[in-house]
Amino acid sequence: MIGFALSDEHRALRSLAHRFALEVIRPGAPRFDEEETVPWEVLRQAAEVGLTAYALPEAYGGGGVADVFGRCVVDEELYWGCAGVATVLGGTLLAATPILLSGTPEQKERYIPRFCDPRAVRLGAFALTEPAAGSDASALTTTARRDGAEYVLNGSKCFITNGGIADTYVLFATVAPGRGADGIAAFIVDGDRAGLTAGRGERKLGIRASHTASLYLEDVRVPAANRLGGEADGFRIAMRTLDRTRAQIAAGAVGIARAAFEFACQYAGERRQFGRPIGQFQAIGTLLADMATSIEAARLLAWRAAWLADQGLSHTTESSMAKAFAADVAMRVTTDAVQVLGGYGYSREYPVEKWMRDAKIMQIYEGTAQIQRLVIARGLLAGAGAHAPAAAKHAAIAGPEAP
Ligand code: COS
Repeated sequence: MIGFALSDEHRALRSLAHRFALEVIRPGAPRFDEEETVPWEVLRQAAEVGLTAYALPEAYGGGGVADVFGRCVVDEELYWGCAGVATVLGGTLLAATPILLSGTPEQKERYIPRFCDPRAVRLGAFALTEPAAGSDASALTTTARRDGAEYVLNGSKCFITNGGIADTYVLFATVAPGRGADGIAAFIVDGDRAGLTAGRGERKLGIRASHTASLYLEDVRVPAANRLGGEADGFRIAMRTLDRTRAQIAAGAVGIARAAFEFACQYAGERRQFGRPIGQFQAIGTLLADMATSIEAARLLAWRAAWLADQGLSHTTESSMAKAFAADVAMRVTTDAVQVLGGYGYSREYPVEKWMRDAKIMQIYEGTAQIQRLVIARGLLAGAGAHAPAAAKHAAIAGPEAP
C-alpha cells in the first residue's frame, strides 16, 4: 500500500519548520544576503526551538528524529525560508552524520551532545573538498601521519561550509598517499586544535547567509581515538554520508523552487497587462503549470530516496537521481519565476533574483549535477533498482546505528 500522508510527527515537524522559516528566517533573509553574514541570532533561536538538533538522537540531547524523511520535510521548509541559513544548519548535520554512522559509542557521547545544546550554537563542518580534489574526492592530498597515539595532519581544504566558525570538523585525509580511496581515513577534529586555521569567507553568488572558507592544517595533532572507522574506511564513510544527505539537499531544492513558484503564481494572478492578469495568458499559464508539476515530481523523488534509506535499502542511485533532478528543477523554476516578474524579477527590490542565485549551488554542492549523473549511470550499469539491503551492498563500517 502506498501512502503520501505525513505521520503526525512529520506534520508537527513540518509545521514547526515552516513557522520558523516564515516568522524568523524570512524577515531577515534579504539583509543576511546583502550583508553576507551568518545570522547567529537566528541560529540561536533555531537551537531554542529544537531545529538545530532535531535529527540527532535523544540519548545525546537531540530531538530524536532519526529518519532521512524527517530531514527532508524540515529542509524543504528551511530552504523555503532562506537557503543560506538552511546551509549553515545542514552543514552541522552533515558533520554529525558520519559520526552517527560510523562513530564508536565514546565518539558519539563526546561529540554529538555538542550539537544539541539549546542555549549555545555549536556548528559542525564536513571537510572533504580540496583545491585539486573536488569532484574527484578520492584524489585528496591532505595527509595524516600516525605518531604514537596521535595522527599529524597536514594540507588544506576549500569551500568548507562553516569552515573557520565550526566547533567540530569531520575531516578526511590520506594515510597512504597514492592509494586513492583505500588510503583515506576520517577524523573528528576539534576546531581549536593548534595548527588549524581558516581563510576568509568566500564571497559567493548565493547562499550568502552561510559561511564558506578554506582550512589550512599545519602539523595538526589529532588523537588516534578520533579516527572514525578503520584507516581505510574514510572514503566510504564520506560516500555513505552523502547518500543520506543528497536526498535532503533534493528536498531543500524543492523548498527554494516552491518559494519562487508561490511568489510568481501570486504575481501572475495580480499583475494586469492587456486588460487582464498575466496568468490568464497561455504563455504564462503554461510556465506556471510546468513549474508546479516539476516541483511535485522533484519532491516525490526526494521522498522516495529518503524512504529507501529509511527502510535500510540501497539508495545511492535514487539519492543522486533526486538531487540531480531537484537541483535542475530549482534552477529552472527560479529562472522562470524571474521571467514571470520581468523587470521586477530582475530587481533586487523583489526576492526572486535571490532565489535564482541561491538555486545555483544546488547543482554544485554535495556533488555536482554531472557527478550525480555519473553515480546514476554507474548504478544503472551495476544493476541498481534491485534494492538490496544497503548494508549488503556497502558493508556497514563500525557503528551500526544510523542517524
Ligand atoms: N557507499 C559506500 N561505498 C561507496 C559508495 C557509496 N555510495 N560509493 C563508492 N563507494 C566505495 C566503492 O565501492 C569503492 O570501494 P571498493 O573498491 O571496495 O568497491 C570505493 O568507495 C571507491 O569508489 P569509486 O571507485 O566509485 O570512486 P571514484 O573515485 O571512482 O568515484 C565518486 C567516486 C565520483 C562517486 C565520488 O568521488 C564523489 O561522490 N565525488 C563527488 C564528491 C562530492 O560530492 N563532493 C562534495 C563535497 S561535500 S559538500
